Amino acid sequence: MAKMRDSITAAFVVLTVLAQGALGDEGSTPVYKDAHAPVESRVADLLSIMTIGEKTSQLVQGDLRNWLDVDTLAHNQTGLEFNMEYRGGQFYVGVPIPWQVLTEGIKKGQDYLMEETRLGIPAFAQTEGIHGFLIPNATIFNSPIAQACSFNPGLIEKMGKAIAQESRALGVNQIFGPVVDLARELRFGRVEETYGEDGYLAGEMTHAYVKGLQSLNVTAMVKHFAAFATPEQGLNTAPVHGGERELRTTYLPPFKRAIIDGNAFSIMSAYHSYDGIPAVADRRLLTDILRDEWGYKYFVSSDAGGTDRICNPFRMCESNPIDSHAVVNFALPAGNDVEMGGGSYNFEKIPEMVEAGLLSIEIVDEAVSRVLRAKFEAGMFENPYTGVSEEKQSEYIHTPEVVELSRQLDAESIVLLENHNNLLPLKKDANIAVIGPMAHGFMNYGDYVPYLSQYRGVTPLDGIKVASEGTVTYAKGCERWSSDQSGFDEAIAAAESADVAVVVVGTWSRDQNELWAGLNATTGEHVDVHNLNLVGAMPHLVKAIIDTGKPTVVIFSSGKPITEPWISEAASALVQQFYPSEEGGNALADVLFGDVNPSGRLSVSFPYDIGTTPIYYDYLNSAREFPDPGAVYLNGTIVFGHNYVLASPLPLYTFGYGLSYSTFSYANLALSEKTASASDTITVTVDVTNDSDRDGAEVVQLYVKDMISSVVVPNKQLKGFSKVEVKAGATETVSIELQVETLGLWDLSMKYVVEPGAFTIFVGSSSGDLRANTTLTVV
Ligand SMILES: *[C@@H]1O[C@H](CO)[C@@H](O)[C@H](O)[C@H]1NC(C)=O
Ligand SMILES: *[C@@H]1O[C@H](CO)[C@@H](O)[C@H](O)[C@H]1NC(C)=O
Ligand SMILES: *[C@@H]1O[C@H](CO)[C@@H](O)[C@H](O)[C@H]1NC(C)=O
Ligand SMILES: *[C@@H]1O[C@H](CO)[C@@H](O)[C@H](O)[C@H]1NC(C)=O
Ligand SMILES: *[C@@H]1O[C@H](CO)[C@@H](O)[C@H](O)[C@H]1NC(C)=O
Ligand SMILES: *[C@@H]1O[C@H](CO)[C@@H](O)[C@H](O)[C@H]1NC(C)=O
Ligand SMILES: CC(=O)N[C@H]1CO[C@H](CO)[C@@H](O)[C@@H]1O
Repeated sequence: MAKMRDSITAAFVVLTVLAQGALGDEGSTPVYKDAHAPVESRVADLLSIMTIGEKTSQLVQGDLRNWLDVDTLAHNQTGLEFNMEYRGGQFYVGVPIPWQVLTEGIKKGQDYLMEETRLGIPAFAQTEGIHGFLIPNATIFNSPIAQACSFNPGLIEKMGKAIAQESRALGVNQIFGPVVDLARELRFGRVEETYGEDGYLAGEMTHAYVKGLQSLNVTAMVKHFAAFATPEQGLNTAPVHGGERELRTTYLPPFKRAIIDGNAFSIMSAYHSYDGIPAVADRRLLTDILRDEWGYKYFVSSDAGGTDRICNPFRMCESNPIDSHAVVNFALPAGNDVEMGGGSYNFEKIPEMVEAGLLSIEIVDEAVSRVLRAKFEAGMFENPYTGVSEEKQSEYIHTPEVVELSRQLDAESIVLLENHNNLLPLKKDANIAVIGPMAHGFMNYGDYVPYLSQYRGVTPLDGIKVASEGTVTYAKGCERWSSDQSGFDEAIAAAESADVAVVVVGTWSRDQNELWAGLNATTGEHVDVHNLNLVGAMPHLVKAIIDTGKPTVVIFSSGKPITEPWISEAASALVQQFYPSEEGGNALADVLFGDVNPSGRLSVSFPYDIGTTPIYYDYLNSAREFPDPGAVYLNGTIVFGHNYVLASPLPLYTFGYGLSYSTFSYANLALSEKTASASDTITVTVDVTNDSDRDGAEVVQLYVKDMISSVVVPNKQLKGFSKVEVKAGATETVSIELQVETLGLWDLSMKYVVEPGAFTIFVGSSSGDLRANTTLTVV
């Protein structure tokens, strides 16, 4: 007891000294304001002088709209003061207003914090940006599901940097992205926001995004931690089922890559529950794994309204009125440090809870120190407001270089699925009938674009017109949301008088305002589907055009796989363009006319039918053991199988698949070492030859199969890839590094081990087209 009192007294003395040091004498700089002091000293110094109110304010999200009326553009000083007193750690700025209005609002906020508050702690100015900074007229990149098909992390890093350049110019210093969720439940509306079904690919891509973004001191908020995108029934925010082994084997590796290797400054927890525990209150995930195992030092924020869900719908506390104390005690000690808006602002009760002995100050201090650490590391105290003057904004936002980058990334993301009789590439002087509701009239963007973006960008018709030297006609054929076929005659006539028809159909989404306003869409946040077929008149339109006998190129413009497998056979060519960039039509034309040789590979497998899902390639050993497919053919013939009776459990197109206008052959697969230990890195080399008369790029994919394991593991897993340009007729030797420690599994006692024995190393052109293999023996 006496000892304890001594240490309390000692702590008090230290605090007092620190406090004096921090506040300083007139003219001296407190430690926390010294850019050269170690970050940990700055954190401790600042924390030591903060009141409980100031601490709490760091843990609650504010909103620009508290001091800026976005309709009248009036400034509200009372609102500004209120926001910064209670919700001053970060404020949301994702509103569709002119650049100058946004940046002035942000500047007022940061200036007030730096100049008018006692401590001068800058805030995170936050918005969305998973495929472009969410402000009108900023550059729109293609959706992540598309970007992943590029298999080009270098371009993703450039995109991240470009998003940072645009955000910074208006004073935004935090972006809610990248999305590290996996597309393993295709009914889910947010499939388009993911980097596909595979953890290795998603990890490489999101790691590159974080690196690019944070290279300009715009901080990433990696989301949605973790295993969010596999909800029951595919319904948004529904429970996710799985155990810890599945979590660690499948879902966590890409997060670790983005968060730890990428040094991401923040994380967003997710809305769902996993194995019965809400992600926002999952101590095992947010503390034991994230902090204790991975050593993560920065903060976790809830998603909008995510904390309230603990009471309703999870029903772990009273919701009417909401039991805010319970919410805080579930979320904060578990490791969810910051509460986003959109709910009841439960975290504002922290001071009264500490006062009443319901919450320990150590837990609050830990959370605050994580927020402050991120702010110091990101240089925010030295540079709280990064906006540029109005005249200079266009030198940073939507520059020709960045727009060109969006086109390049988009073109590299397009996947050629079928090319019967080498119909593609098209001749420049061909007469083309462009048909379909996704071909023109609006941009078929994915979700997370600014309000009314659909009216800005290059449509497929625009792009084809610019590139073509022939006659280009257009007929919509039908509306995307309708079964009405009255436009078919015009479309058929257009096809009949052309050399070739290009029919663009697919799914559609909306900007966030229109989505939440409830306008029709078939993908996007809270827009989940029960099957993956084309809607309404669209499949009939495709059939009608193919039936004209004209060569028909079908373009799927979509946010997820489409299941109309007959089109693969019936169309002359089939191209997958997942939701495009603002340069989408140009990128598509680049590929159709062969200015760009397609090098996109599927980031997600295509099933024949929704009833055969999940369809990801890295299924556990013992899955799909006895495929015995049946079928119902278009001509009415029925063929009975057993697995399944009238469909196939195998994918129509598997992960990693995609054609090129070139063909590539593989030879001379070799390992730098045939025997290695867990701490070794080996080099896998293979010669890739372009056997065609066109320059092209091949995505060489490295898969590994653990031949004997102590628990059931994936049948194979992607562990490396390399996109390599090969000149016509040339051979390139491709080298891929393989860290043997990545070949481990989570054993019976949930320990990560690399088990000795044989691993087959495959290289190939897709997960289903493995061209060569060899054995690595781990000792
Ligand atoms: C200004 O903000 C205060 C505090 O949030 C609010 O009560 C008041 O209604 C706002 N005034 C206007 C004109 O919006
Ligand atoms: C976007 O750009 C268009 C065309 O330059 C302009 O008319 C519009 O006002 C801009 N929108 C915003 C919100 O700045
Ligand atoms: C980012 O912040 C660090 C730390 O303050 C600083 O050294 C660096 O120059 C900043 N980088 C940019 C691009 O502003
Ligand atoms: C779908 O939404 C559009 C507005 O974008 C509207 O014009 C159309 O009537 C809607 N169709 C249906 C069937 O709801
Ligand atoms: C129907 O189509 C299938 C698949 O193309 C074919 O095998 C079968 O012979 C056709 N049956 C008839 C009666 O044409
Ligand atoms: C490796 O390739 C050989 C030759 O193509 C093949 O017979 C063998 O089954 C492959 N190994 C595995 C594990 O698939
Ligand atoms: C144009 C050209 O160089 N084509 C070559 C592509 O590669 C194959 C196989 O190496 C050669 O036979 C072709 O001559």
